[in-house]
Amino acid sequence: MKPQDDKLDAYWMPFTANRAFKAAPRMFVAAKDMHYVTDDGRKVLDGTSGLWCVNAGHSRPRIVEAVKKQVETMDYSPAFQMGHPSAFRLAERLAHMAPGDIDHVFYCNSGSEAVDTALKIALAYHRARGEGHRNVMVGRERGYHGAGFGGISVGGIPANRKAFGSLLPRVDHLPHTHNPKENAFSRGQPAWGAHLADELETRIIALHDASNIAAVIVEPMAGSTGVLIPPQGYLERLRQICDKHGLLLIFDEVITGFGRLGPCFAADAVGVVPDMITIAKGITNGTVPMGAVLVRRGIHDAVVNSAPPGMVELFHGYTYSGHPLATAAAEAALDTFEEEELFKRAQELAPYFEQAVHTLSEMPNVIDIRNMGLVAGIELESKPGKPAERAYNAFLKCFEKGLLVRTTGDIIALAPPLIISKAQIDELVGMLGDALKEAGRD
Ligand code: PXG
Repeated sequence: MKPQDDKLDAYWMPFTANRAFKAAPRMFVAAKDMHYVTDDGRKVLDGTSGLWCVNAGHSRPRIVEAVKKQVETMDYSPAFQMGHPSAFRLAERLAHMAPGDIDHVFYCNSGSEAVDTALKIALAYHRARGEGHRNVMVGRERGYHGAGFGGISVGGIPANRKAFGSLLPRVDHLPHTHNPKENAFSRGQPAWGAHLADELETRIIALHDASNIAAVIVEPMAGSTGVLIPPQGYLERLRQICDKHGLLLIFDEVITGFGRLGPCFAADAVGVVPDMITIAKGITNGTVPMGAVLVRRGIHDAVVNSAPPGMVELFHGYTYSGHPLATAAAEAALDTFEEEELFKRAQELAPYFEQAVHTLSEMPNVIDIRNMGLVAGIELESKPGKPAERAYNAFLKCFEKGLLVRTTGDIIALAPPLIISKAQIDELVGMLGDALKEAGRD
């Protein structure tokens, strides 16, 4: 078949309504700082940092230069039994930034791979200690941990699991923490809900016995499902229960990492040190695909020291683990975050952002608004028998007005780049408010 440049048919788009998109495509052709440019030359304010990844804004000079320079110097270096300096430099730096005694870094290429890697490290760790019977994985309802078979098994978004089931044989799920009667319109961490962590002990450990459970994985702030903010004391309680029973606690910080909630990691924001942290997205500012697992020293040491000297210790990794373009982009992204003090900026802007988004509570059909750091979720009442239609319409109207938002079900998520100005926050909320008014009339 002869390729045709203007045909949209061949590309099967991910997590997309393919037929609707191809009937009315929306194309971006350029991006700079806070804006995208469409193929018809319109500027669109980025209200979602691309897909929660472009934390420092688009096409930032340091990162662009670093990637250009790297591709000219060395395009690729084998990931197994060979190294290159930038991968080690970056790992040292990430180890230094990570909380507590988390001081080892395992590279991969996406959040999904980071999750599967962390689950495998958990199994390898318990096996290395002679507790290979610990193989139950605990996730949470409404959790999103990527699209791999491990991730969808511990994940809890029904549509993502429906067609595929759970291929990890032994999983269980905590309840999610959202209850519109108890914590709607919370500003920051809701006061209600810490007790839901107790289900780990009273239901899940009681059922499986702690001696069979490997790890608990949660997003400290659940993003994809539509922004669920951790109740005060909830993550602390999970940590206590995991400690008491020898379970590893994994924070999936693919979205929350690199300043989204203010501090570098959500772990820092709540003062809880997990055993592993999965990261991706913001690590390279979205410029080059990359993921990683940050691992506590004791876990690394147990696995590595259990193998005979000179032998491979962990039979896991990817062709592109620590790809030179990714490590170059990540080093430059961390430089940019630091030089511009973007995490501090996010923290300082958060109250203004909170105030601005909560003004939308007056808009039609808004049944909840929740926020933390530079993230907000605005939940709309679903149209009877037509779930997700209202938010999707609002998304389309925002796009027409020049604003990119993200929707999931009838929830609109906002997560702008950390370089956003107060005036741009006002502009964002203004456009979204107008879109909600119009969507309310449909
Ligand atoms: N864990 C978490 C917590 C995520 O949010 C992944 C893992 C998977 O990452 P990769 O890089 O494999 O996609 C994610 C991804 C959305 C949205 O609109 C969220 C994600 C991806 C795309 C869209 O909420 N999160």
